[in-house]
Amino acid sequence: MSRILLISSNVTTEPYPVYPLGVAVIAAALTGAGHKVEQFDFLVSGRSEDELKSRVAAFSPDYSCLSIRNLDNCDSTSVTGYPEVARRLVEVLHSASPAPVIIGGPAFSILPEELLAYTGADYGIVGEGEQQVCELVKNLQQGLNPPRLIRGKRLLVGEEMTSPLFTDELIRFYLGESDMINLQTKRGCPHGCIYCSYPSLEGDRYRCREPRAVVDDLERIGTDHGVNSFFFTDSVFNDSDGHYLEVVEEILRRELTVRWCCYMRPEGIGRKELALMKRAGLYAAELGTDAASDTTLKSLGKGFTFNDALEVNKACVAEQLPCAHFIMFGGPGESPETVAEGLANIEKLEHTVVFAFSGIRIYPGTPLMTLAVREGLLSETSSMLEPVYYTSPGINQEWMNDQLLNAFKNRRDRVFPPAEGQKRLEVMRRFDYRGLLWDKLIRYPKG
Ligand code: B12
Repeated sequence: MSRILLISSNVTTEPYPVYPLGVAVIAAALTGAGHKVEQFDFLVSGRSEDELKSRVAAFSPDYSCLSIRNLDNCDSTSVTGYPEVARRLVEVLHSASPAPVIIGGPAFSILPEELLAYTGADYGIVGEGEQQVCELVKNLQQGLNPPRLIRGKRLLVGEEMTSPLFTDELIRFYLGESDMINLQTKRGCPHGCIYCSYPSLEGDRYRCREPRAVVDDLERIGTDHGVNSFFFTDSVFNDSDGHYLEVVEEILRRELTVRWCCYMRPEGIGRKELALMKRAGLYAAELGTDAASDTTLKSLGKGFTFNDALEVNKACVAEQLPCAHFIMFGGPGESPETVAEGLANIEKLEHTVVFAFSGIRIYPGTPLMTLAVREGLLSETSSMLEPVYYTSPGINQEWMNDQLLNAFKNRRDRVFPPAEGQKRLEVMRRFDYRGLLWDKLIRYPKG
């Protein structure tokens, strides 16, 4: 048995603070392997290095595990980066204790070599951490000499994808801040969107948890912590195999009183599915529409048309289910014509919120990266610690941003730039609103 301190380094509060689910999953796996585990959240501590040092002194860990969720805020109009926070935390941990520091998390898995070197951590684990971290600790305990950088050999399946171990202290904080706790029903994404890191993070096939196990978690979190409000963090909740409907049916079968939200692909969901999900507690849907014209949807490799998104929007309105579209402008193939067409298309999206973004964050190993290298935006060896955004050579970004500002002017349900949305959310929070908040901006026609 080892003493292991898990630390969440995430200090992002955009769009709202989110429970460090990765840490909770790793905590469950290490506890299950017989270790004594404590969890520390840097955001909850008020970003207090002193509190972290005190916790290290009190707990005296044999190993520290640091989770790095975000690299940056994905907003080209107002960039904020987070690797520096992780580097500082590794420094603090090293100064406070001889325990080796192991790092992991989605941000780490996107840039493992660079982050391992930059933070100075002792070990880094790429990808799913639950089995790998247990194995690394075992190897270190046995005095073996594992490599510094460890990459998963295979993807986990079924109940190998561990149920999270939440702590009451963190639950209270995140419920108070954002009125929801997050949970995953499956991992992976089979879609080939050219800019996206999800398939490389979680694999390019869906790997589903047993619906009963997912709903057991919902029940347990309700019983143990009094939570009934959730966000399903799956890359795409509405998988075309219909696993999501099994989860929904299980919630209905157990007559759970829960409310939840999720991220959906705006394709192939009609009123019937929405009505079923609504009965099971769905109260809002975030739609990965991602582009606003058929030309740009195609060049992003989305595999659906704008009309598909329009149909899903109509079904949401008919069911009076608040939905929001997230749309990136400036990707490959964007031109003055597609911007105009996209803005005209957005006009057709009624009773919904639209969040627009300018430029697309480039991730290593994606087709967008290859294109950016070919177009001379960066080189294959460029550092990616500072975010680089793709903007189509066919467009002037300033002009495009002005078009967006102009089209969205005086509309509270159209948000650009992202920092403007953050300001609006802050105002609502001051009036004690909590949760997604964008769902409060939608009004439906009477009758
Ligand atoms: C769901 C999601 C959201 C939801 C969260 C809703 C909610 N209430 O939870 C929403 C839409 C709100 C959101 C917002 C944002 N997100 Co987000 N999100 C995701 C998504 C799809 C899943 C995250 C998740 O919960 N996974 C489930 C947990 C269990 O997995 P995990 O954390 O990866 O943990 C596993 C491993 O990483 C590892 N691990 C984790 N920690 C550790 C630690 C150690 C020591 C070890 C060994 C292993 C390990 O083991 C775990 C179990 O296998 C990921 C993409 C993805 N598919 O991973 C992006 C992702 C994490 N998000 C990202 C970003 C940028 C953001 C935002 C900053 C965007 C914005 N400006 O709004 C915000 C930040 C929010 C915040 N406060 O932190 C990026 C981060 C990379 C980057 N560019 O910085 C990702 C990777 C997507 C992407 N663009 O590639 N997000």
